[in-house]
Amino acid sequence: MARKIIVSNRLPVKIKRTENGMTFEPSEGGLATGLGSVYKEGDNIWIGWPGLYLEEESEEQQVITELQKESMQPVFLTETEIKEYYEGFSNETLWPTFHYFSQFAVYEQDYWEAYLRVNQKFCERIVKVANPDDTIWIHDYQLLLLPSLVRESLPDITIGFFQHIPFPSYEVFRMLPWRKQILQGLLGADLIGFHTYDDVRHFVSSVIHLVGLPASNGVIETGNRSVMVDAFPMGIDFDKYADTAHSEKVAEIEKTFEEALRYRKIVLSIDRLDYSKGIPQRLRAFELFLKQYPEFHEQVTLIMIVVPSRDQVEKYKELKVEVDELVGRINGLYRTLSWAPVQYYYHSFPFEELSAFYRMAHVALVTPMRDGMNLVCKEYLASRTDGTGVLILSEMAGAAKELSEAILINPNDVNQMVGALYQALTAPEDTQRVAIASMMATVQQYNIHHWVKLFMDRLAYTKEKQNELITTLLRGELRQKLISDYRQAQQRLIFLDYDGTLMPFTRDPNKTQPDEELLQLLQALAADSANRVVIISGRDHKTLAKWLGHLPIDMIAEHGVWLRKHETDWRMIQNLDNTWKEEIRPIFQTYVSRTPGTLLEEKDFALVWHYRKVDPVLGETRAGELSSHLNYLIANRNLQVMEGDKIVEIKNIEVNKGIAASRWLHEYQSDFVLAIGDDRTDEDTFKVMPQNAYTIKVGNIRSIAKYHMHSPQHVRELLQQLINGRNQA
Ligand code: GDG
Repeated sequence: MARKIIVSNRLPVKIKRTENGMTFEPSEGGLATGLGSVYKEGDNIWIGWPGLYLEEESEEQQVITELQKESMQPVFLTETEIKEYYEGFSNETLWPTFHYFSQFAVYEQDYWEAYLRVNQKFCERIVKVANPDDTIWIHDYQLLLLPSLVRESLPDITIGFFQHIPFPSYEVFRMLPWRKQILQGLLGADLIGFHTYDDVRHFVSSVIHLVGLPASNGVIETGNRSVMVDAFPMGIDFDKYADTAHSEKVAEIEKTFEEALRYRKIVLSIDRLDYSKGIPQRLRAFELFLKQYPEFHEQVTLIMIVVPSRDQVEKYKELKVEVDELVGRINGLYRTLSWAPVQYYYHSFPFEELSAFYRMAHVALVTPMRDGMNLVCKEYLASRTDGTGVLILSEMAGAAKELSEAILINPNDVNQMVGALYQALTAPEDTQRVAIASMMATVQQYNIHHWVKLFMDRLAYTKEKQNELITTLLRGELRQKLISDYRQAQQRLIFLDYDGTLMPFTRDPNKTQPDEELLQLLQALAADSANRVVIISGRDHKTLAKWLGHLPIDMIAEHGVWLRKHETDWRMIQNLDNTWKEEIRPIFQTYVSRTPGTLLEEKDFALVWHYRKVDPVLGETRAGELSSHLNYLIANRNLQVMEGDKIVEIKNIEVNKGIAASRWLHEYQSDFVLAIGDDRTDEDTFKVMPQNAYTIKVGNIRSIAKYHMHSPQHVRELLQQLINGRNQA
């Protein structure tokens, strides 16, 4: 039975050592609740660090046994590993970079190496338990390399990845010394999820620029697989928050709190101590608010709950000092015998007390400088039992994309925050109700269960899609069969595309002359009198003649305009008109002059714009513009526009590789036909091939060809093998 395996840095469990041995308690975070419906079912499991260091060997078995009862499997980490991989690379390198605090990021090679080792350790654990038909869902920035590591061992397994923190703009991400390895690590997944569409854009743009892979509509083509990237805004366990807030017990806690606070208006903020949360900015805004609106003195209290976090790290220590000072200053300035403007707690509260705070707060003040999503604002909305309340929300939180009825603020704009506080504290009740009802409905509908289902369904769909139009890798027995059919054949016809098939791409298309190895290979292949070798290329015939004309091979140039059998000279497939070039050429020239690094290639019956050397995004944009411009001009004319691999080409419609290749198929009876090509134009060749032909796509698995190979190097190896007549796979 196919299982689901959840993987995250921490297991959803709290283990404590007591005098009577270890105790195990489930942790009740939102993710644990949401995924509970997944990992507790059937044989599904959750893999992660159990949160404690082993002190004796005997502990290991005990932890494993206890966790197994709860469908969990531990990855044990040492103190040094946690220090370097978790506190170090994850929290001092990735966290600041991904939250746009690159100036705080530490670039430490040892941290990176530990990060890699721990990701490998997680991978080993997964590989021990996973079957090829299982689905793996990996979570968050501590495990960015894991998707590719797992993919290496289990090539066909389904892998989903979700990142809970933002993905920064390419301009920020590129600063990381290990940026490319990180992207390649992630691309091992089939589906990559972020909270918002901005994160998706940033990630895709980083992949295009740094890895150089093509992407469109949220699909990245890696060559072997298509990786889907999409936004899945995470929700909360709405019912749990709503039910708790409605409970008798919480109503009583609220009453006690309200009495203690003398029924003042409450502004509430809750977050972990972190520079990404905008805590000092919030305090400064509150201070200015008290200064500008003295009528609110004694009337309003800011309850600020800050959960201690990472307090061994220097930056966090500094932040703690700053917050302490600001709170001290505000209270020192404004407090009275019976009123403290800021009630600051540097500890966490039990769940029901938290719920009581949400219930009693007139205003929730959520002001992160950056936040992947921010669940606190959603929890506040779910807890509004009487339907009133106001949410002030930073537009830098992922949640702002969904909660547009909140008062949205820029946390760097102190005056705007002061205005928002005033607006919130004076908002009429019916205005409050309308906004809260609408946002509450959103939070209720897009809850955590909805999120889990959405991700899982999308992952299954991605895998299904991947399996469509998929060619098989030519290896093992299939390859042996090809070789033995080749050997037994009396007459063979071999169609070989040139660029991307026999030669790897270069940045300058004029620099792809054949090397000595290739020339010898073609020479040897053609030397066998049973072989008719046809180079079938988009290149102009003069170039092909110059590079390959001395060989006893046939050639089809310009996608089928010019044909040459090696016994005869070049001739045109039919009489074609090329007067259209005069009109179209200036358009191409405009694009060359507007876009440095691009060039115009002129063939007898085609014009080609090459943009391999320019910024990939700019190139794609201009290519899109150019082709729609051309498509508009060619309506009802015998011309065709094609977007290929970093090219836009216009040519006569009567011409394609398939039409040309058919001539050879009709003229030369053969009992073995092989066609190899890598780009869209080669699909035309594949289409006309007989049923029993071997058709091979290079570098991409999506094709109407029967098989695929990874690179020109692999193609050469196959041809070499055919020549040698050796039957090895
Ligand atoms: C990451 C991303 C993204 C806080 N104080 C107490 C307490 N909490 C709970 C809250 C809430 C959680 O902690 C904080 O969640 P956030 O979403 O605000 O932030 P991160 O932990 O940084 O989470 C974030 C999230 O992942 C999910 O993808 O939204 O952007 O940074 O649930 O209620 N809980 C209790 N007592 C407290 O005093 N019991």
